Amino acid sequence: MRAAQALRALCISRLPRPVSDIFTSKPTSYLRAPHFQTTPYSTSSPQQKLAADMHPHIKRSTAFKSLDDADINHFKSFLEPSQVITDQSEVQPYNTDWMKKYRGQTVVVLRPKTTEEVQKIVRYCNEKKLAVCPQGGNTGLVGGSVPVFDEVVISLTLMNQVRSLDEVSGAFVADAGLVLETADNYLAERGFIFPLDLGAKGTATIGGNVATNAGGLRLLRYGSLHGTVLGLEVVLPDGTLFSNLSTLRKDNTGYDLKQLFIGAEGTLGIITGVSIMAPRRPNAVNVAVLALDSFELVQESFARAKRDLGEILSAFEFWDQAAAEVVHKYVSHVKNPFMEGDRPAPAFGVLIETSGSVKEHDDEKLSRFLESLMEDSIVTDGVVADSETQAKALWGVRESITEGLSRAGAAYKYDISMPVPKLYSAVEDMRERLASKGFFEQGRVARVVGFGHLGDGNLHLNIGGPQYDKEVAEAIEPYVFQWLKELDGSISAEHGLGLHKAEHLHYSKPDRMISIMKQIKDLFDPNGIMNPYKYLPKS
Ligand code: FAD
Ligand code: 2HG
Ligand code: ZN
Repeated sequence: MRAAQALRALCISRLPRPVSDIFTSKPTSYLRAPHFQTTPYSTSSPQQKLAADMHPHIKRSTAFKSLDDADINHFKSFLEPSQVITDQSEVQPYNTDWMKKYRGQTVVVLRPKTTEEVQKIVRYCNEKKLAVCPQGGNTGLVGGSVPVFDEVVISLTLMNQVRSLDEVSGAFVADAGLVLETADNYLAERGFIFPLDLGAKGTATIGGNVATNAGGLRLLRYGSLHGTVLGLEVVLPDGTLFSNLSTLRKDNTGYDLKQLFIGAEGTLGIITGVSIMAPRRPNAVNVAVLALDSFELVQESFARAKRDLGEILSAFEFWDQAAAEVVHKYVSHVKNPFMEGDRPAPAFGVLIETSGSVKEHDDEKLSRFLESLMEDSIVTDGVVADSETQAKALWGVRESITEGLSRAGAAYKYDISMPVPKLYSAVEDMRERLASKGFFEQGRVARVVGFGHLGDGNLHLNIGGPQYDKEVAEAIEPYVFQWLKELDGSISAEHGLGLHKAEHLHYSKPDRMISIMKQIKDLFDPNGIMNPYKYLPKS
């Protein structure tokens, strides 16, 4: 029996009224949101400033050689012509990040197809002191995936093969340039699931995911990549191979070096292969979206979800009214069930997903849970997906927020971790601050938006305006980082540091830890060629 039919049947027999009647909004009008696909390589406008100009304190290191014809000829001696891109119109997309906020100046993009080719490229670059910028799907949100100056871009997207799947243990091994969604589809056909999911899955690569230690939508259930990655194959900055594509679940033999590359954002080496634990795909998945009046009620519903749904709770996402409005206005194919006609978005929306193996059991638990939320006036409205198509459409309401924000103009993005009770005060505080400076009245700030992975204590604070504006940026930073430091939060929950946050690392890490990080960087990459100017502060 399918999810919603079962749920309905249970509700009719066990509850005073069916779930679909408990709620006023109906899950009937969804269109299947076309699968969210980020534009792989956006084209920058001629007016777009160079990242180097936006960060004038960063100077191109004179230790690095400038690329010349001899270097290009060398690359062409072992790569096919199509793997060495020098035509500037073709190079440009690799210079521009997804947000169109950072623009680099590389003149060459190399597209290796094998680990050996990556080794040859990196060994040569290290000998010649040519700086490099590893790139996966280029969906990163902190300016780490594009060069700052003329670093050679090494794109992994042609390394995209599945290497193996152990259908007993679930150990999955693949090339780093495999697109996340392709990996998940491959696993789905065999009854497994990739333990990470995110809105950019149609373009982001699994190597990029590991390099950023991406968190995403399934972390609540499957945990962080630091737990699920079993082994890595990495080309080190001198061109040698760190060959550790282990499929073992347990291995206590020495320092767990692979952990250093998870979240290193391409500063310690180029990940060419990933071994990861793929769990069995749950066969009973339910998705509900709820409307709530306050952040306190959002927290109450989360506490109850953990208590009442227990082991079947697999995602708990939230967004505020401003986030819902931006999707409604700018992502027309996504339908918010609470905004039909002229209805305003509720103050908060929550998406709850359950995943389990016994459908009737999950349906009953969810029905009881939703009914108790309604009876105790915790939620004002809600919908439960009736089918897989509707479940995907409900997920679209949450996953499209980033797309909506980028269509609306410029967005200053902050990706913060805080204890859940204080999480939303970051949004309220920022709204007040920017209002007091008159930015809303002047039309320089259009919205302050809060959404994210509530189950992980991770808020995405976005400030949206018509274009990037230096004065607005200065009103936000370093204020927001200082604010987080005082409350013991993190300035980067899941997106990483990149160019954006390298110089702000001290707000989240003490000096001694930063100096150890620099020692590790020097140990692996004494010439500093790997993704320079990013991740670690200069000073
Ligand atoms: P890129 O953007 O190409 O690179 C990111 C960083 O990793 C760069 O520093 C790059 O140098 C390095 N890198 C890439 N590949 C390699 C490699 N093979 N070896 C070494 N270094 C490498 N992030 C989340 O954590 N959670 C989310 O929910 C989430 N949702 C998103 C939704 C949208 C719509 C968008 C646009 C982005 C989202 N992101 C999210 C951010 C982004 O998708 C992730 O950071 C993703 O993991 C980046 O993968 P990528 O292949 O695009 O890497
Ligand atoms: C998400 O959770 C992503 O949707 C993107 O991490 C967050 O756009 C953002 O700020
Ligand atoms: Zn996120």
